Amino acid sequence: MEWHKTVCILCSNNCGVEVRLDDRSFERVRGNKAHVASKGYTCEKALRLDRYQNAAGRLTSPLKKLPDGSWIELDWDTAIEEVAASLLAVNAAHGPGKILYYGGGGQGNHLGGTYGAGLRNALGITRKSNALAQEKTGEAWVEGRMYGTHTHGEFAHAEVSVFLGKNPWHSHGFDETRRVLKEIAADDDRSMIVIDVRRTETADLADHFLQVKPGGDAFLLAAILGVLVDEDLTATDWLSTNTFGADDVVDALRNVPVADFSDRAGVDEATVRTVARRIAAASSVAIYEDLGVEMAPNSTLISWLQRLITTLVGSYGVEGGMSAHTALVPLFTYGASGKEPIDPVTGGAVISGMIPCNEIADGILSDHPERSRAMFIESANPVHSLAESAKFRAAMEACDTTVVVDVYLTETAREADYVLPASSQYEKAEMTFFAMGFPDNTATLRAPILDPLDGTLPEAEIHRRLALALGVISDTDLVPLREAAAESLNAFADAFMGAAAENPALAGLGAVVLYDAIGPTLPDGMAGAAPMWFSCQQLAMRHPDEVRAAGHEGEGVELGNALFEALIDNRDGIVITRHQIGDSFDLLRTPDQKIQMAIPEMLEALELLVDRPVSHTTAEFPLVLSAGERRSFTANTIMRDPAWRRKDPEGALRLSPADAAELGAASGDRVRVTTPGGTAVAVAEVTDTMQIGHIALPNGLGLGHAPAGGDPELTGVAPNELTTTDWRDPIAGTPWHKHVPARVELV
Ligand SMILES: Nc1nc2c(c(=O)[nH]1)N[C@H]1C(S)=C(S)[C@@H](COP(=O)(O)OP(=O)(O)OC[C@H]3O[C@@H](n4cnc5c(=O)[nH]c(N)nc54)[C@H](O)[C@@H]3O)O[C@H]1N2
Ligand SMILES: Nc1nc2c(c(=O)[nH]1)N[C@H]1C(S)=C(S)[C@@H](COP(=O)(O)OP(=O)(O)OC[C@H]3O[C@@H](n4cnc5c(=O)[nH]c(N)nc54)[C@H](O)[C@@H]3O)O[C@H]1N2
Ligand code: SF4
Ligand SMILES: [Mo]
Repeated sequence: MEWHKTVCILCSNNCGVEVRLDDRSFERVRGNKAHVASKGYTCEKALRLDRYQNAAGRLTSPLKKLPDGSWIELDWDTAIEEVAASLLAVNAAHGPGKILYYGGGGQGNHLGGTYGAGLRNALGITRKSNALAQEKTGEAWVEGRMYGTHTHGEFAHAEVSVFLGKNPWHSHGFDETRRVLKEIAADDDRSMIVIDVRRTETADLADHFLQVKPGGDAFLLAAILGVLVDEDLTATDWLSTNTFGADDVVDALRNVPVADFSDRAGVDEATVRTVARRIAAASSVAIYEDLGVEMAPNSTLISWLQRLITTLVGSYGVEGGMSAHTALVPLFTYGASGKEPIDPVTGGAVISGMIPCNEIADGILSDHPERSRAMFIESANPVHSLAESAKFRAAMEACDTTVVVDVYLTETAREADYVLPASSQYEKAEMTFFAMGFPDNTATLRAPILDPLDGTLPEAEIHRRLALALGVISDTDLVPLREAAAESLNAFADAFMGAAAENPALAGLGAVVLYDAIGPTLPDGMAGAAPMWFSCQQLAMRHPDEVRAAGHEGEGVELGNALFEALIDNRDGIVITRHQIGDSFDLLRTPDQKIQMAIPEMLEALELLVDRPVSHTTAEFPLVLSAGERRSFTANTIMRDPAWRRKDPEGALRLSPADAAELGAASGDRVRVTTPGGTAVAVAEVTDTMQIGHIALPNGLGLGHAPAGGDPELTGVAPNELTTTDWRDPIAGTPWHKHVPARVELV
């Protein structure tokens, strides 16, 4: 039997896999040793991908909700017509700009998002958001100011790796994660520092585990920085050549009370000093911050403080350190950095063009005249994944119309007026834009390994039909472009430039036009990848030498064509750009291409930190709940069938032995957890990996699954039944899901 090459879609690593099919089921899955990035590596989750492809409840017909709440099936033509009409009606009734576009891609599928951009242009949609605006926008706010772009660490070569509120053993985040972690642990010359509230699987491999108190991270990082300055451990010459504002930062850090801040963070001062010295002595340091700090108090300040550490010791642009990188399609734009627009409805900063997730429902439910009146939601499950699920449900209800494009009838789809069934990620061309490699960066375009399930359409086709139904383009516009593309990519390039200059609507629809014209010239099943032609042209224009160094030949449009053809032809992924280590500074998009260290708002926040509390608990809610931890069998809400889980079937509430003793609870007992946002019953797991006062629930549980049709059965606790939209960072609006005040009782 034949093995089919594709990737795992359960986290952003997208490890290359090979699948052996038995009819439509995944009979076996194994790592693809020839994959350019993962080289055969997978974790245990990839082996169970059949549960994504073939779980009960795949959508196979467009659905429309009737006023009594029941569903009827529509044929595709009617569904497309009605959806287009209902969106146009929103524009007509309330003026343009009142439709919010949410989502556009998950852990394995970003091609659909390129088509979403066309829909936004066609309808004049200016408001958009996705999951990044509840995790990474604080980081983007800081990175925009410091570097004008995104940076990433090279953990495979770093002498010192720091994991800050990040558990890569389970959550991954860089190629061959567990292999790299084990390699670091086994090497006496390299060190791993883990800063986490829980003794995680990663912490068990660390040389230095700093078990910080919940809410203590900003104090701990400030203390580490204080030691670097206090003990004169900074790279003074390097700083004066490569950065601006170092003096202001160093002056501010001289005021940090190292002993007091260490104490407040719950980490012994001697350990803080040892760790600071280890970092300063290293030839390279890479830091990975993730949700443990991005979804907790002081998150934006922390994103800045941790970057000061690698910068002060000169670990940007060295092998194994931090570096900017290329992207086929950037996940963030930093153009307006420092002057983010303000959302007129909620007053929140719209970072990288995204409305803060925590403000979406509040905005729609307000009586502001500019509020959004409709939502188009693709490849996302915000009722489940955003704070305060009940409020998001109410916001969907308050809309004139809501449309959801998904493969399953999710928590969000259930609330929609229209549901459009997409073909799965194994039934169409797909790829993601997560790759952050430097000096080499890669991309993997996947071919379908199955035909679309009957009744479903790929996003590309859904959006092409919507564009035609919306009346923004017609066959008359498209025919000459189709003919040019049939001749050659070069002929298409000329025709497209000409047509776009004449008719800007055509350029705005970008992806749909490329799909319609170039799509038919591509190998079977690959039509949806057509928008990548444009992305390849852009990358080749921006980085011609590095694209050539990666093995692609040609000049100008020819080079872009060569890159595109390599992407289309290759199932193991390709290197798209190859830099020299020293080029890291060329990728900065700051004045003089230097790192901008001093950010006025952050310097002020650092000064005020001394008066800030560590914990935000109260007498009523004395514990800190991490609402949504990554575990071995969690994968956001991509896997809906609970039977895929080998361990921890219900997603236990973890708590420390001391807290359990006080409750009289043992592992397996039922406990009730209550927060300002809600209450739920979970099964307890008593574990000494937890510190006193801290409890944790997994992410991605509490999903409805209906194997025999009918009402869905829920397994475990949906974390956002316990969270609230107001509990968030004041700058980026990102939620404090890792720091929810809570109490627990025995049931
Ligand atoms: N298995 C699995 N892997 C995944 C996913 C999944 O659902 N399942 N999801 C993917 C996605 S979308 C993302 S964004 C990443 C997220 O990946 P991670 O951020 O690594 O995931 P989490 O487990 O949510 O949080 C990381 C750690 O933060 C710690 N933490 C909690 N509170 C604090 C605190 O106040 N301070 C500090 N220092 N640490 C704290 C937790 O103990 C936990 O170990 O994972 C990706 N990978
Ligand atoms: N309390 C709490 N909340 C959290 C978190 C937490 O730690 N705690 N983590 C947050 C994080 S970091 C993230 S990234 C978000 C993730 O939350 P979301 O952004 O909502 O993403 P997913 O849960 O991955 O859902 C992806 C959706 O895409 C659908 N899908 C899969 N394949 C396709 C396809 O080919 N086409 C289409 N159209 N749809 C498809 C799936 O069925 C699913 O409904 O959750 C966030 N929510
Ligand atoms: S879940 Fe992530 S790390 Fe595991 S195999 Fe899939 S892509 Fe790779
Ligand atoms: Mo995420």
